[in-house]
Amino acid sequence: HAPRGFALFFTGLSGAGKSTIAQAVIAQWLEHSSRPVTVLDGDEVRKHLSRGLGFSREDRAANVTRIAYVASEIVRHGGVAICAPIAPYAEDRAEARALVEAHGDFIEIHVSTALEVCESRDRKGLYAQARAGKISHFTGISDPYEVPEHPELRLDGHAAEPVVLARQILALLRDRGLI
Ligand code: GGZ
Repeated sequence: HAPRGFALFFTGLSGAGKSTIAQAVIAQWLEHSSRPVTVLDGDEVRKHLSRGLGFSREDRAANVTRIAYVASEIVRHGGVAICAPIAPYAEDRAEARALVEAHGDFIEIHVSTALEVCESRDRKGLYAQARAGKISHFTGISDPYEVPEHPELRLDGHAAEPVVLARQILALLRDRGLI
């Protein structure tokens, strides 16, 4: 019988570690499974699927909904989708959940790394630009991030190495019988 599809939906601030943890999940998983995984990461998605969208309230909603729609199609066919947008609005995350849960499991993972940590890393220099007013509506600085109230998992990206956090995610998936 076909396996049940599911989506891992990471949400959190820029620089929280969403992509890094997602990549660690895939790396560990591939040691045990050959099941294909589709990654819908912020950067890549905005080059293709969401090309032309900005960071207004409406554009963020459109971006998150497009990601969730693709994920829902993957899940409908028994596949695995890993999504890693900031997805700062609870309303948009709820819609994403509804789209995916029509066909399979939605595992929301809040990467809760503190703003101070994300900002001190500032890998791309975006926080500095946001503070200087060169980027407006920057999440955490001049735009909201609504903290998820009931994610399936909450992980502080600063508390442990990505490989350790990825292990917690895989344990949850095993507990749920998804892998
Ligand atoms: C937030 C922004 C912004 C603004 C550009 N606010 O660290 P990054 O660079 O690679 O991750 C951020 C990415 C966020 O895109 P998402 O598609 O994940 O956002 S959302 O879910 O809200 O639609 C950051 C960069 O784009 N970036 N401007 N104003 N992040």
